[in-house]
Amino acid sequence: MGTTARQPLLDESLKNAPTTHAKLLAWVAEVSELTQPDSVYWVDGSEAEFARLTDELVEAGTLKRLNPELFPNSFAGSSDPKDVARVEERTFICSENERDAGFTNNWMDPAEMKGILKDRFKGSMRGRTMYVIPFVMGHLDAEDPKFGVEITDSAYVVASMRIMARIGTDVLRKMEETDAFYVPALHSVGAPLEPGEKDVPWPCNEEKWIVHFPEERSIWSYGSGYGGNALLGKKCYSLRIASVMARDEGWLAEHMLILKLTSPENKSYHIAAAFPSACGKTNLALLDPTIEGWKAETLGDDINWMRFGKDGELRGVNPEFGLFGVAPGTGWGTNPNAMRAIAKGNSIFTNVALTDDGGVWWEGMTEEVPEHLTDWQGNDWTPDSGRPAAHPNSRFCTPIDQVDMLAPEYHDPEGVRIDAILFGGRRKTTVPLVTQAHDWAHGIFMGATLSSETTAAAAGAVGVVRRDPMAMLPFIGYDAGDYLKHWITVSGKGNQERLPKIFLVNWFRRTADGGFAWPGFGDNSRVLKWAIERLEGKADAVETPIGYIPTADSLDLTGLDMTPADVEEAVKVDPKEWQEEVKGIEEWFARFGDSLPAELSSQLDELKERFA
Ligand code: SAT
Ligand code: MN
Repeated sequence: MGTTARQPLLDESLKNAPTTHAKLLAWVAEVSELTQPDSVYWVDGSEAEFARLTDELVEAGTLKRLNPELFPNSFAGSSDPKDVARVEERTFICSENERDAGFTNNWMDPAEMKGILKDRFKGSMRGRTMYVIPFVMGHLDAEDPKFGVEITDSAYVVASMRIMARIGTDVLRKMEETDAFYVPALHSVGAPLEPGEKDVPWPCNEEKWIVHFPEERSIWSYGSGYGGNALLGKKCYSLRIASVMARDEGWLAEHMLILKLTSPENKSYHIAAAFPSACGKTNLALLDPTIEGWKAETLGDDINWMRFGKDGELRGVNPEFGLFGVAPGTGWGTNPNAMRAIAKGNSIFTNVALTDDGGVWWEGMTEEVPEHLTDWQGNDWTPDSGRPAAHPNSRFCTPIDQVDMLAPEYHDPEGVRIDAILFGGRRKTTVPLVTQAHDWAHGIFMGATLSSETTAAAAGAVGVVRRDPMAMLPFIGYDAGDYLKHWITVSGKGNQERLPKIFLVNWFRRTADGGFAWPGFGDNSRVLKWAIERLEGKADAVETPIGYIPTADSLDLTGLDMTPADVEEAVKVDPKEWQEEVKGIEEWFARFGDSLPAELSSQLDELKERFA
């Protein structure tokens, strides 16, 4: 079919477009002309629409409907085996000046990149429907709602976006009323269909481009249908583009969970915690405390937008609407809150295994391993197959309001006061279970030098130690040195007495015999209790060159098969290991060149002096 045959249809769908937002109409027309879809569909976000789209996805073989008695209104699908994670080497920040993308990002001249992308997007939606998804990150009734519109040729993306963000007609109405700016987020799986060509269950392209234009605040994503590559409200908008907005507007867009903890004395605190992908953010966000009298409620598991309020206090909001959690390791024993939310249904699972009775399974879901499964690639699987049944980066995508322990403040556009910030990574050695920063500036240093062993959440080698500043390495939308400087300047404007206390944690440290030094999961509540008691001035600590660590008897070990000596091992600061660590930090800082804030190089000097 040629352009001329299709054009009247497009004109028709634009004429019937449910909006008067002139800029949006013009953009939709421009994109449809470029990508040449068979039809244009405006997403209303309704339940009926979700039902229709998921029916179509089942029909197309992309999703399987799960047994409604086990998982009502839920679906599972498998991606192309080459499209299972974010692709950092294909992710670009195309700022006008290369310097502004910094050394942590891939860069290309924006005009050159637009040329490449226009070529790829040309006709890329042929034979498909082009969906227009109005969405808002954060609350629709926020003071300054952050709008976006994703155009995609993937119904899987539409259905997943409905879980992960507030989308549809209400959003569009508000955008129109205020003639609001929105982030144009264009996505195509890059798999046009010739007339009569049969579609595959997971269309995608070998060639992938995840591209951000920070000055224009726009996103172009091509070739992948998976998670953070394709659900553009998540990492692309709420972290990469939002971090640039935050720099310009004086706030912080961070890769953090938000957790509310209430002590037996009925005092509530809010903790924000930054960990790299697949290091247990969702588990900590949905924590079930193992200590008597403590209550945990969640506000978010991945993204935290923070700003200083008029009172000078730092407040955080989760801009998302759902959970996109790593499935393996999420189980009835380790994360019952996630399991209960999932069991309520309305979820989309990607790359998990299927049970014979029409449910899903993944490593760590249940203690007992099923005798037979269909693995994520559709093959028969038994426990002696010698390979995982679910992909290590398989995901559950579930509405956040299905979480029983959701804090009521989740619904407050103003968010919550942040009392403490945790930075964490996955380190076998060196980094103690918990360390409190000497002060705020030292805490920023801890965040800036955060490190972790890589995981399956991104394509590439797993288990390699890399520096991951504030767990934002793949998500800082501008120069990393400027980003760290922004942390320093922005917090300078807050009420200095009321700044959150900062802690570095490591649930993954190993003992000499190779086991975990700390049980993790629900028992992490014991570490949070210590942190809160530090805020209250109650818990004891030992000052070390790297910060304050718990004394052996200041961690609550009630009911735990651990001795104070085990705690000492979990929190020990080994000067030899730290000599190596300091070298690693020096190498890391050298990479920033001129853009490293002076405050951070003096923090490093002070650390070295404390070890001398
Ligand atoms: O695929 S996502 O980028 O959304 C998940 C993650 O890596 O944190
Ligand atoms: Mn994440």
